[in-house]
Amino acid sequence: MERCFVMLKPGVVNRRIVGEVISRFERKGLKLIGLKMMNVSKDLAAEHYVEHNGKEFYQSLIDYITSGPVIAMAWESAGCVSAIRRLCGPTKVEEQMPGTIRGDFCIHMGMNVVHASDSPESGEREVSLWFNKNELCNWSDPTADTWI
Ligand code: 3AN
Repeated sequence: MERCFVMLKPGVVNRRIVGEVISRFERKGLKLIGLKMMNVSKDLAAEHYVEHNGKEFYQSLIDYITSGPVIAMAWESAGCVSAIRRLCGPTKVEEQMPGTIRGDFCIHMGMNVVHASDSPESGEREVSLWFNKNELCNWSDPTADTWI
């Protein structure tokens, strides 16, 4: 089953909008299989954003997600990666529509509230990177596939 890693960045905790953002994913009907609040080490941040290493915004990205606690989540459902990406909204601020998470809660490309895996392959990699197997909860949800 397809999995997507989602991280709510430190500003979400700081602004007390964790519940509000998570509710967007729950309302859609996606299945939550992992959830934890954590401080991110420099090593984990570097491994997570390895594809951006060398870009001009790389260091600010690492500094931001290691500046305070994040909420790490694993979601599972057929088509969950594209569903979650649509709920989040695009990377560029000027393309973020009201009603999306980024469209409603951010005005800054670097501090854009949420990270979400960009493909099922990234979802697998990132869920494995951020969660131990025993932190993922396998629960029965026979209707999940019909909701998306
Ligand atoms: P997304 O998170 O929308 O998939 P990516 O993977 O291209 O976007 O970029 C990862 C993160 O890097 C973005 N969420 C954003 O915080 C930051 N970022 C990307 N491009 C820029 C940029 N040109 N300037 C500043 N930050 C950027």
